[in-house]
Amino acid sequence: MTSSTCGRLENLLSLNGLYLILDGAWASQCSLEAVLREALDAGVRIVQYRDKTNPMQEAFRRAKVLRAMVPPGKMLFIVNDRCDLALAVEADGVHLGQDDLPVPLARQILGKSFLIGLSTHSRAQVLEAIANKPDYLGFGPIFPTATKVHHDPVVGVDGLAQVRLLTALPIFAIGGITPSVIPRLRKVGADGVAVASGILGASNRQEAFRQYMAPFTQAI
Ligand code: TZP
Ligand code: MG
Repeated sequence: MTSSTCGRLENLLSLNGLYLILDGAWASQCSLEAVLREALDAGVRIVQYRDKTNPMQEAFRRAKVLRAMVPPGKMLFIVNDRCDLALAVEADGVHLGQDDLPVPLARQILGKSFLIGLSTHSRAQVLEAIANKPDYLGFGPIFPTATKVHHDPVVGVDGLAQVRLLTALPIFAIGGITPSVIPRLRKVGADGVAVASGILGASNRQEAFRQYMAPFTQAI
């Protein structure tokens, strides 16, 4: 297990623990503002706004509202996919996928003080990612997930254990993560877990936050 700290930000927020994905697809079923408020109360320190469907103007409007709710130094606010949207809302970082702008180009656009995360789905992608120096990696899907329709093949906990050996970069396990599997994920070296449906779809979100965060307070 590695535990990394983000030296790029004055407030030195650690890149580990629960990473909440506020996925716009859930906005018709729950208020993302309400979820973000609960996340702040629960002590979540990393949140991503993910919007795969809305036109840019609407995504900007929504992301701006959420961004304004995050007190500086308490939580990192990351925007999925889009460097322009991340800049426009003065996010702390951007999370890129394999089909988004390459990390070096994003770094050129965003500058040194922006966090850049990268989704990876295989050993080869992790090796390529390392060379491009993102600030952290997402790795998965660990398990099947309904959040991404055509997702890459599941990598399992063993897949995570293998790529953990390749890099000291913070790694967030993603895809179908439930609280009960977090101790196993930490044991093989996950720094954190990125979660959407397990929290956005929970009938009791306060309890879901508690269950997803508690394993990170326990010894490995
Ligand atoms: N890619 C695979 S899973 C996922 C992304 C972006 C989001 C998280 O999914 P889940 O399973 O709802 O926590
Ligand atoms: Mg993407």
